[in-house]
Amino acid sequence: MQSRPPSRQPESAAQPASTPVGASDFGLVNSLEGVIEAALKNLDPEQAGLLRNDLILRLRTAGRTAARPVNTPYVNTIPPGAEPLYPGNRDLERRIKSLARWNAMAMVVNAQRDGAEVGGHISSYASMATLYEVAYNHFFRGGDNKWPADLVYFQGHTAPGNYARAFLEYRLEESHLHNFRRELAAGGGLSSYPHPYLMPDFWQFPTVSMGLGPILSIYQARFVRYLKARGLLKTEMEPRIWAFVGDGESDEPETFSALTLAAREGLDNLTWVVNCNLQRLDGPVRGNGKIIQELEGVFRGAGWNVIKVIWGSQWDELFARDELGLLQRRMDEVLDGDFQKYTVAPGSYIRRHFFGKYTGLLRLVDHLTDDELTRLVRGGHDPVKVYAAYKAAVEHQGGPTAILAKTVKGYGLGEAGEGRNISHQQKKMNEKELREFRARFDVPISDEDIVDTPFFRPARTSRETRYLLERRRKLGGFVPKREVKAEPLQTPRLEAFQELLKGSGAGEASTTKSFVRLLSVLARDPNIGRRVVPIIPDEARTFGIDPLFSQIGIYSAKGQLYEPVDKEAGFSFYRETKDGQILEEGITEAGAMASFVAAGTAYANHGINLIPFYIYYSMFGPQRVGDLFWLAGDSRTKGFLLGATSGRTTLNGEGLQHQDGHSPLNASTVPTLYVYDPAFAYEVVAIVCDGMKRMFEEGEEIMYYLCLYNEGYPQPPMPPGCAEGIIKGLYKFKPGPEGKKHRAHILGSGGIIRSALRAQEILAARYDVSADVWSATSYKNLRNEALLAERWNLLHPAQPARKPFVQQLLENETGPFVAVSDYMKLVPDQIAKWVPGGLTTLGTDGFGRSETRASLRRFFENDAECAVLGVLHALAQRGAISRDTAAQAIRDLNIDPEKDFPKLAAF
Ligand SMILES: Cc1ncc(C[n+]2csc(CCOP(=O)(O)OP(=O)(O)O)c2C)c(N)n1
Ligand SMILES: [Mg+2]
Repeated sequence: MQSRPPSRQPESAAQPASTPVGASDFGLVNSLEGVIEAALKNLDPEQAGLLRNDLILRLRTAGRTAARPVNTPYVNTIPPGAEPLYPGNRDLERRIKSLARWNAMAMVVNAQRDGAEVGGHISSYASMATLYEVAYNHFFRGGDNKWPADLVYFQGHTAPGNYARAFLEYRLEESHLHNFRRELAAGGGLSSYPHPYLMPDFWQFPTVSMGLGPILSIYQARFVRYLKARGLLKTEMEPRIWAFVGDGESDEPETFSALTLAAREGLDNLTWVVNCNLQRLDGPVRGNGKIIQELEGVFRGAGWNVIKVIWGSQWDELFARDELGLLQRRMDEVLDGDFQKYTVAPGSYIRRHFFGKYTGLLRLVDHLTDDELTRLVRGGHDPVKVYAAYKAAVEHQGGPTAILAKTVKGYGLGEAGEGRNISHQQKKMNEKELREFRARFDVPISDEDIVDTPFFRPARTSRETRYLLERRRKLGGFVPKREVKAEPLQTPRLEAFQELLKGSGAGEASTTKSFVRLLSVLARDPNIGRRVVPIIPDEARTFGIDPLFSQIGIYSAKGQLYEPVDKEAGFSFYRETKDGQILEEGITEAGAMASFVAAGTAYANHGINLIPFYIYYSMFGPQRVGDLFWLAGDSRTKGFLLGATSGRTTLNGEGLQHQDGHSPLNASTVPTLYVYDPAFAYEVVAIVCDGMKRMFEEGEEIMYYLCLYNEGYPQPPMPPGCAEGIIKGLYKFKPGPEGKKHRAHILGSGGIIRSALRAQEILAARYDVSADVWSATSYKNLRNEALLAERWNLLHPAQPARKPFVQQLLENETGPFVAVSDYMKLVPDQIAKWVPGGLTTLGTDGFGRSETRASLRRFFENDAECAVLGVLHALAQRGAISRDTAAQAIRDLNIDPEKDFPKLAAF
């Protein structure tokens, strides 16, 4: 049956009864009933599906608009007769839930007090409490028994409810609850939202940036299958992945972006619970429509199993007596905006406006008082309905399940915010509201105490506590819990990559190609080869990684059911296998990042160290999915992010959208991310080896970002003694020649170091300048180290000052410093403050252009000639050479001072 378009009537009067339009109106009733009867009797679900498809096809062929099979009536998917018996003690569970509600509310109200005003959210959890409690008591598996713990993506704004639960479980104390959102208070506090970075023993998944929890959960569920297929997760029972999603959150593009992947991969280890409280922050999610119906269509269309939990048990009796289908009709036609209104309106209003639409419907509730009408709860607040849905979801095979649970935002807050548009922001409650809340949920707090909103927890020996602890014990312990149990790895040393360290001789290689070589060697490493997880969003051929396809295979749950078109192509043919190692994600940087996070946190969530290498088109890295970079840091992800085709002028031809001149800046914003811009293959090797050692041997929860370029040039052998400088961020790569009149220094990074090297030659040959060329592998590292030294000095004025590494390294050098980069000038400028005599910077601010490398470099002014000019200018400023020499050089070097330059916003 379809949800019909609403027929809006004047709100004042009850309408005369009318029978809904249906089969009987066309005299079809007998034959249609007959068909349905026969189908029910004789057909299995698959055959019934075929019959339905056939009917739709014939209607379409005959030119009739065929029904959309993606929607079902606005009613519970599981009929009352098919519900299992509730296995728990309803009374005790309700008391526990009520106390969780109270304590969650009290945390937020208290956090607002005493001028702290640190905020919090009451209403999201108030709508979610039953959805969580049924799972806590009956479904979420902990990791203390033999099976792996479920992985739960809790809705971020409901964190107070999870803390309140942990308090009742005696995992947290009152002092913690008092310090909700006061993390710097003595004794520590509780983070506002789920942040593994801030509460590394508790939270596993950051979810408060809406849309990211949902997409992460899908890739996590797929990652579990990947681990199993590769023999890395050896367990019969796999963890279930739960995601609690807001209905408003479904508008975020990430939320739905991977739905079809979940269905395609048959992820029946995944359950989403969408809390359809019909509201988001400002107002209704779909005031003029029906979010549950819309979501049902989306999920079903994407191939998910959908279970709607719309009405609580009290409605069952009404539906059972609804012989004319009027109740169903009314359900189908009422808009969410009106449903929201019914939650705040008195029973008389509901009677008149909801039931009063049809006289027959009005009669259906004759036996109920107005008060009773307001207590006809929604399905998401009824443990029986929720339990039935969860059980069906975990038993469902072949694909993921979405439970669409209808609830009331701010449930139980009464006038303080139940169902109101201000509900989301509600953080305060007056005494009257507190009393009502207490009465509604039977919270044993006295009249004198209530204004202080004290926390309340039953004694350890109480029935409530014993019950909930016993439930958790049976289910395998507490959830959420983050635990690092992974064994450290034995990672290779530099020597394993001799081939790359000795340089390319006369041959040429790009840093990208060199990295691919490194990856291929690494994949063969006897200790860690199998732990390498290459992740690629459809760019493997661009980067030259395709030979890995045949070496280690592309993961595919189905293997390869077709004959690949390029089977004869040798190494690079598209080889999909069930135990493939490469995660080839297709064109989804968000999805690939979700895989990166899943792999890079496996050490905590699956007890196994894996080494993810996510290689992508650098422009579509942090610029495209910066929030996921941030989330990766919060998640304590370990691994390597490789921005290939980087550099605004090195990626030639592609122009404005592709030429990346700023990712190191974006990446620099993530505190735990080390950002490197290596110039040579041996630097790549040194950085990756150091990173592997720190992350996977020593257990540091950090990440690495490397810029990789596609320009081929001769790769020099690794000079002795430079390893430390590479890691710290700066070392002298090539000193200038002896016997010149002037001294200078050029800092180069990435492939553009070659501008510095050519400038070095020109300066020596034509301008009597000996310029040292330095390789600046990480401005971010240099800056952070200097910032820490400065901070120490600030706080310890009476002690000998610490000198930043960069300053120590450069202070004894003579002559000016010039930096040349393929990134915005801000990248090298990060260290300008500590460079003796200041820093002249050449970089690539502005939108890119499609052009050759040479033209681009002149346009942006980071080619060798411009680097020469930079040095001469700096020398002239110091009075070492005359300004005329610099002016003459502009002519000699063929630089047009009036030439085009990228437009920059400026006064
Ligand atoms: C990416 C992002 N944008 C905006 C917000 C701010 N925000 C927090 S909660 C919220 C409304 C959530 O509504 P819904 O998803 O329906 O969840 P509910 O609280 O109703 O359960 C918004 C907009 C956010 N946390 N993340
Ligand atoms: Mg909502």
